[in-house]
Amino acid sequence: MFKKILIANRGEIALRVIRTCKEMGIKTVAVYSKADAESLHVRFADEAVCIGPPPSSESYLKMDRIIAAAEITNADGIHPGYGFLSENAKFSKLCEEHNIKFIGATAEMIDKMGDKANAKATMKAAGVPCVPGSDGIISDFEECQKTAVITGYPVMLKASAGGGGKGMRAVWKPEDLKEAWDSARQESKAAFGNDDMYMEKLIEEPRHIEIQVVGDSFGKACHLSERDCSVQRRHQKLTEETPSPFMTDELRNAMGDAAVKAAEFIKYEGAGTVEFLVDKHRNFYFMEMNTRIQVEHPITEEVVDYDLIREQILVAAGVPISGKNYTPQLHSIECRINAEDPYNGFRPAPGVITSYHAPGGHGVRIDTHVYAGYMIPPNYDSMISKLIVTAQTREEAINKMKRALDEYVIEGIKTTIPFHRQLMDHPDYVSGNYTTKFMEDFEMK
Ligand code: MV4
Repeated sequence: MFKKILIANRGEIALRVIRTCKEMGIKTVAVYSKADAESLHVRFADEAVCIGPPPSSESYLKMDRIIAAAEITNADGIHPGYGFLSENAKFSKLCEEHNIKFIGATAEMIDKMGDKANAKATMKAAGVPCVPGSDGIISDFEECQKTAVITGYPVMLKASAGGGGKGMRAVWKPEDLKEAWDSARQESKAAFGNDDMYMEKLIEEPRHIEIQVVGDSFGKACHLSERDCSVQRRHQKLTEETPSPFMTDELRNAMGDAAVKAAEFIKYEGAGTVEFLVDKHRNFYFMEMNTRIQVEHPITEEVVDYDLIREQILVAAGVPISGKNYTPQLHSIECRINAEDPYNGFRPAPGVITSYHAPGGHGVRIDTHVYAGYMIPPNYDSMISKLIVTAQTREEAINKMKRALDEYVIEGIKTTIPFHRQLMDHPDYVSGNYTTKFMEDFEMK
């Protein structure tokens, strides 16, 4: 088992990992930038190493400094959290070369799933349902035109290096294909330095439903059911819930089986997420696989009573998983509280939190690193807290979330609390009748 884990991250996830390490009797090392000297992850870790100035590129993304911090503190594992270096193949490899266990995917796995066209081909080979479309990368515009006709309009052009919607274009008619092809390739080249494109049939008004999986070093995988992440704005998730209001037992079994099959096919080790698009007929299609712990993992933990960070650490230490699949026993919802102004296009609103009061009570969990007097630095993402509520039913969970949001006091900065409060009253949210298009029509009152 690990003796000391370095957490190569900041904010709530760094604190989240430290908490589990403490419970497991594992020592912790925090790394931090100059902007985070007053952060709780620095305070609660056993040791802390400053790795540079505020910009991520000069601190949390500096691989050599993080490795050096692990070496001088004698850490035998590095947990990367999410974002930053969590899906960086080079970093995963670098850890391995320095005999420090990377608590995440191997470089090979990250590369395999990071290239979307390749990931899709792998999943197709594993027997996981995929959206019909091109057979891998499209070599030129002529092939693009032919593929669009065979696939049938509307189609979706996707960047193979993509993710987060970059280099992606929906095309409804042949006369718009050229412009979409050129602009998507340009965008992909600029963002990723690669303009490989593939094509799919457009799934209209899909739901984003993902399956949490865990695989061990013996080739065995299991799933921990789904999370519905359809409420997104510009590819940023705002709230997630489990079970999905759209789920049936039959669909969960089918999606769960597909996700486990996917994980076992690639001998996936650790915690991962298989993302699916689900259409209105409940057909589901592989979208992407994330090889990291995700922001929204706590809702799964709450409904299946399972510490996912603990499981990541155990699997990384070579412990086998039980192998059983899980079904939600409760209903859990997460609201991401961001330092953004929902009345002004969700514009980032960093600053000092002058007063802070967190809600409490049965079934309320808050994962955060902030406190009264804390200054939210402008250098990083705007998420400051995750409010997670869990209850017997969806209706009770929504009522509990409303109560908790009403109790939550954060002063000095603008937050997305008013947005979530209105969302919890929105008829289409309350009925569970929402898709990834939901936020396009949403307006603050
Ligand atoms: C799609 C799609 C419709 N049809 N693929 C968006 C991010 C990228 N990872 C995949 N995405 C989509 N792929 C086909 N064939 C619609 C989306 C999409 C989306 C997916 C999940 C959550 C939110 C979304 C918002 C817009 C588009």
